[in-house]
Amino acid sequence: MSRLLIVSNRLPVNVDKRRGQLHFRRTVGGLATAVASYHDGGDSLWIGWAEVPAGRLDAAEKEHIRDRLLDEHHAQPVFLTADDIQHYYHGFSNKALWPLFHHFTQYAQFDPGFWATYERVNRKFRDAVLEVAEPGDTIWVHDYQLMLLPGMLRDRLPEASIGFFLHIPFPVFEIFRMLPWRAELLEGVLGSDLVGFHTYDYVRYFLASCRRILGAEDQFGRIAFRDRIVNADAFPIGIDFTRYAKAPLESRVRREAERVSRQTGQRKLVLSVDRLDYTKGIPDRLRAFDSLLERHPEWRNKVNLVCVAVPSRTRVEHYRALKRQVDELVGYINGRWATMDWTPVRYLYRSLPFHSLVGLYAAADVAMVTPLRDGMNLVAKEYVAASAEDGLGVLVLSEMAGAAKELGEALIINPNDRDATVEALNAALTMPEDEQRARNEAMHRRLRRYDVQRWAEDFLQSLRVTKRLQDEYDEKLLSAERRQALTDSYARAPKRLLVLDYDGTLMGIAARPENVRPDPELLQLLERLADDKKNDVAIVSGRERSTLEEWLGQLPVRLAAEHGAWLRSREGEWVTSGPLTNAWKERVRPLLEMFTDRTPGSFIEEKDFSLVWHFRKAHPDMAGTRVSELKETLVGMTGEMGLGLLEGKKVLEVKNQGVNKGQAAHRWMERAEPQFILAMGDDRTDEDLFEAAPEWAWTIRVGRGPSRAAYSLSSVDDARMLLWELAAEGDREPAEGLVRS
Ligand code: ADQ
Repeated sequence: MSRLLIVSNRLPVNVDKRRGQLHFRRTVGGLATAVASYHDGGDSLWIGWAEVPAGRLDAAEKEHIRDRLLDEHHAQPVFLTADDIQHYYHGFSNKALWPLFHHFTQYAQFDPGFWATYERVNRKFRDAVLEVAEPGDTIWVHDYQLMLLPGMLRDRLPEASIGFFLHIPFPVFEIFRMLPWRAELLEGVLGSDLVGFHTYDYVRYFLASCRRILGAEDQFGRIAFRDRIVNADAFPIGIDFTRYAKAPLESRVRREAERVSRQTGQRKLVLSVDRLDYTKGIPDRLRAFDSLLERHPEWRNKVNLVCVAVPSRTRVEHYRALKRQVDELVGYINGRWATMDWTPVRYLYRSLPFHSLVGLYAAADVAMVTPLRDGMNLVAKEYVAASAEDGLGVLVLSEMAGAAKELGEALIINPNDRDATVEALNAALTMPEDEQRARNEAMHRRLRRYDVQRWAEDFLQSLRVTKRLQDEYDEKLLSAERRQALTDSYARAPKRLLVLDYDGTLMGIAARPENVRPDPELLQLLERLADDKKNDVAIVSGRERSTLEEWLGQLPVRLAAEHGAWLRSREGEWVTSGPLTNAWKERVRPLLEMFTDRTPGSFIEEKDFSLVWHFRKAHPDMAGTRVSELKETLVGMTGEMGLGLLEGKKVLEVKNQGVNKGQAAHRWMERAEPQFILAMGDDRTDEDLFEAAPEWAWTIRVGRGPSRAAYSLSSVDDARMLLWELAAEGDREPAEGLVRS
């Protein structure tokens, strides 16, 4: 049976060694809960770091840990040395990736020693996975500590189903590009089949980096990379809603909430809960609270802030500095405002057990979740869920947290805007109960529906769909068997038609379109094919006829220029495909000029019967937006003027309606009645060609992606190789019967 292998930096069990004794403690975290139903069902295995440094364990202890984790927790430990932990975890993960991905560039350290260990430790995780992986297993890798792992696994297990989920934000391209090892990290992640993020913004940033750093283009989140399709999508992590919604009814939690309420008395209670991390905006939050007391004197002695901070990464200098800063701020605010019977800020620097934490959620009138940047933020969701019974409580939420995308009914603020934060806090403290209930109910519905279980199911289901999609593409790849059938069929046919697209099919795509003159090898290949009396060779292109004439004119082949607006016979005579007009250009040109002025790097090409807007050299994001705008503007005009829009690779072409490569090819097919037809192309303009071909024709798309073509080949080199094989076959004697595809 196929299993789920979960791989994360930490295991859901903490292993510790104190006074010579091993201790095992189950940890309850979002991720552990998320996959618990798969995991506890026994058909999964969790692979992660055992936490206690390997140097402190002897062989027998390691064996004991292994056995116990496997028997009791379906877990497999990865043992790391103190040096590994120092450089991979505290180093590269938390001093380079964490700050950079949260846009704290000033804290990021790019240390080659950290990087070398990060690579080495990712390999250790790879070996641990390889040790247990079986065919059919699904491997789900988690988070920024293991970004190289999917690629390392793909090299060894080309067929495996691999998913990767990033729990922290993905940064914008301008920041991600700062990392010296940016390409390696992207390549590592792209070793998976499905890459998940919390929000669509992070997906977009990731796609932009793939495009600009690796040149890997995407179509609706499907990235074509190294002969594979990798899907990227948003899966906002949820919480165990019922657990938090029902907890306030438990007696332990109720007692805790009552105790807190008693201590607060008539005052309002504002809650702040996070790991002590500079991304969480704790100092800004404290300053906003201070400003509230200053600007709204009516709240003095009427409100308490409970600030819970869980110690975190205490070995990293920036965290120690933050700790000092928070200590000082709390002291400052209390010193400034406290009275004999009122201490405005209560500060708890520790982790809390579940019942105390939820007791606080239940008792708090307002929760301030105001990170400067946060992948999702589960505290926001947990706080809202804990109000499911009475519907009371107001969430003030930073727009920089992924959770803000789902919790639109919270009071959303920019945490850098102190005034707005203060006013939101004041509004939260004075919000009528009816309004609180109405806002919370809407959020409850959403959180209940998309809970953590749904999140995990959704991700794994999407992974299966991606895998199926890849299989479909794989099935289309021209197998050795089909290739043989194709060449046999070619050899036997007395009359053949070969319709070949030029750019992207016979020649690779270049940044400058003028740089793709045919090379001697291609000319030789085409000549050899065209010299065969049984062959009718046609080259179809969107290029102008003068270019085709100059580059290929000497060959005895048919040519179709401007996507079939101009047709040339083998003898060299050019005709237009029908009565074509040009009057429309005067209306369309000014519009294209306006878009060109607004889009640096783009330019207009004028052909005899079309106008083309090129944007290959424009900024991809800007070009993307402009193309949609331009299409929208043009669609209205084209209908009324009998024009068609053609989208190619980084070009948008306006031309006479009905002119396309398919229509051109159709004529030749009808006239010559060949017994063998081969149509090859690579982009959207070639889809017309595939559609025009009869069902039995051999239609081949060069490159992967959705296509009407029956088959695909992975590259231009492959396409040429096939044509060379055909050229060689041409000399074979015709045999009995015809084989068609
Ligand atoms: P974190 O940065 O750890 O997670 P968060 O999402 O808020 O941040 O999760 C914190 C968890 O710790 C919550 O479940 C909360 O209940 C618990 N917790 C907080 N304070 C506590 C305390 N004092 N005592 C006990 N428990 C406490 C990373 C990303 C997030 C992303 C998650 C999940 O940084 O953006 O939401 O992963 O993907």
